[in-house]
Amino acid sequence: MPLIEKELIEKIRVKANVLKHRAIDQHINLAVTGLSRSGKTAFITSLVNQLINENAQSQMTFFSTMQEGRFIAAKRVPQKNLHIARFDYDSAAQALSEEPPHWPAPTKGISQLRIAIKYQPKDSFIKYTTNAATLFVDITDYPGEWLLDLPMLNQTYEEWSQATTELLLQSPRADEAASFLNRIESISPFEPVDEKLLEDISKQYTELLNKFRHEMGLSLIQPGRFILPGDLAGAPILQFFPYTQFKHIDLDHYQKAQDDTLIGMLRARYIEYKERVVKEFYKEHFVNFDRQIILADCLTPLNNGHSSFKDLQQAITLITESFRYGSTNFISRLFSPKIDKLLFAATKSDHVTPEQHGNLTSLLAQLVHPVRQKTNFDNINTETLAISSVKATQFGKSQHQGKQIPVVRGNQLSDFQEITLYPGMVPKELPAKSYWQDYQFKFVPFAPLVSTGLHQPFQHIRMDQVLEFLLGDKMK
Ligand SMILES: Nc1nc2c(ncn2[C@@H]2O[C@H](COP(=O)(O)OP(=O)(O)OP(=O)(O)O)[C@@H](O)[C@H]2O)c(=O)[nH]1
Ligand SMILES: [Mg+2]
Repeated sequence: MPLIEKELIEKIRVKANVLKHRAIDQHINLAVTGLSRSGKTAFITSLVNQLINENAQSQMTFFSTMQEGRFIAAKRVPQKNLHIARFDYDSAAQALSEEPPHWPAPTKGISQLRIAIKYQPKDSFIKYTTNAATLFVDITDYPGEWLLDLPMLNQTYEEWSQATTELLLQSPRADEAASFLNRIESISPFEPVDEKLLEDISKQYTELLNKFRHEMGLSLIQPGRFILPGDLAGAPILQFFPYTQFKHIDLDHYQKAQDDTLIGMLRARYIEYKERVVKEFYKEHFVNFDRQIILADCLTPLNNGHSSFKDLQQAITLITESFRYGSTNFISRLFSPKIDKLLFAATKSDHVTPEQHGNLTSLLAQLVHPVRQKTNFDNINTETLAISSVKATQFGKSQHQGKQIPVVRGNQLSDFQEITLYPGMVPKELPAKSYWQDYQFKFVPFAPLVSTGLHQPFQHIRMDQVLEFLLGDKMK
């Protein structure tokens, strides 16, 4: 063949390869959420760590791309959305790899990180015409508390105030809420607004919400932004509160109240909050998510007792509302979301012995799908798993009263002392109140396992199944 012709053929071949490459490079927006302390930072850090440090020690049996030897490499690349904070992978991975290792610091708002995964496509046609394809994954970490606000979009200020008042009057909130409720009783709603008073009472309401979450371990916090304000901290749009005396005022008078009265201003801020904060999050971020993982720590509320667990149940119901969008639902009319896969993961499963993992999964499945709502995620492929992003314990067996019992062993977070314990049984179904009377579930926070190095994959439970469900089909 003449040289010139050979060169031409080679040129065409290279060009065809480049085009094929482009055609099969893909992109996916993966969103990670969960209430505060549910394990989002540890999860994203582990997911990235498993991908960028893949080696012979990786425990990835169920991630087909790796199992079939088609995984080539993954690396972090600069994120595209420059106005969103960067997920601080380096600090989190460093913390977990130090001697002794410690958990990453809590995070407050939304952050992103982008990884590029190079792999060999499975399809033989593509396989022989290209060397590799790339899947770009944009991972977004955002507080689950922000999803708790969705139902407010369907409620007027009056309806929201009444629903919140009911919640505040019930156990376990009533005692703590008493002084807030008394203060509202003393204000005159139709007087001209005193902005300082409004700011003070809003602060008191926010402190109450923080107490519910961080001291009492409750999950149902509304407005969710009040305890995780992100860049809105201190802004007047977060300064309102439920008016708890609607029963005692003339509703006609309320309807006619101007914005410069106290109640008028509360209503105006509530409306503004829905428009500018709640809707904005759905419009700017939520509509772009392709896949979502919702992390839930079921074990801490199980340990805290009946009211804490019940509250988690209510919060999960509210959170899942954002994903129950059939064609007639108001969410799809407002935002047209496009999530096609949704994974619910019960985190920190290394706290319980392996034979309890089945129960933990079915407990979460029940929290997510109360029987009557079973068909409501009809447009979305869902899955439920019990996982541990970064394992903090080892499993074993111990002799107890002449019998072999399963145990977990790890270093207590409080003093780094090694302990061995049987934490107890996880209920398979939503437990009745008697579960906490008859039974003591023992949950002890552990420090992460001593690391084998910054560039080694962390030990985990079922992160391979997570990757397979969330990314596997995109890497065939
Ligand atoms: N044993 C164990 N503990 C975990 C695991 N993942 C998270 N934890 C514990 O849960 C705590 C919270 O984890 P984070 O990853 O910071 O949770 P988060 O959802 O990012 O929390 P915020 O940033 O406060 O919203 C950690 O400090 C650990 O104590 C896990 O896989 N195993
Ligand atoms: Mg975090």
